[in-house]
Amino acid sequence: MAERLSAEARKQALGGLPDWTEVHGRDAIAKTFIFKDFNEAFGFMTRAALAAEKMDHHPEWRNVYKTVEVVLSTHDAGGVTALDITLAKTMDAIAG
Ligand code: HBI
Repeated sequence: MAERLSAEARKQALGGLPDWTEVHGRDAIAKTFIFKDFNEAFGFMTRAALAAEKMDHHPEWRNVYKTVEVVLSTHDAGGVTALDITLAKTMDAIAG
C-alpha cells in the first residue's frame, strides 16, 4: 500500500503543483478548476476519470456548470500519498 507523505514532503510536493492547497482539518489536497463552459468541464472530467481508472486511484470531486472541485486523498492510507501527487499532476496536464 502507498505510504502517507510526511507534512514536509506534502508541502514540498505542493510547491510544484500550482493552485493545489491543503484541506483544513483533513490529510488531503484540493484544487478548483474553472473552465470555459460545461462542455470543457465535463471533457476534463471524462479524461481525468479514464486516467484515474487506469491508476486505480479515484478523485473526490464535484461539478457545478463549468467548475470542478477536486479533493485528493488515498483512503486506504488515510492521507495524501504519491498517488495523489501523480493524479494531481495528471489532472493539471489534462486541464492544460
Ligand atoms: N482511490 N482516492 C482513492 N483512495 C484509495 O484508497 C483507493 C482509490 N481507488 C481504488 C482503491 N483505493 C482500491 O485499490 C482499494 O479500495 C481496494
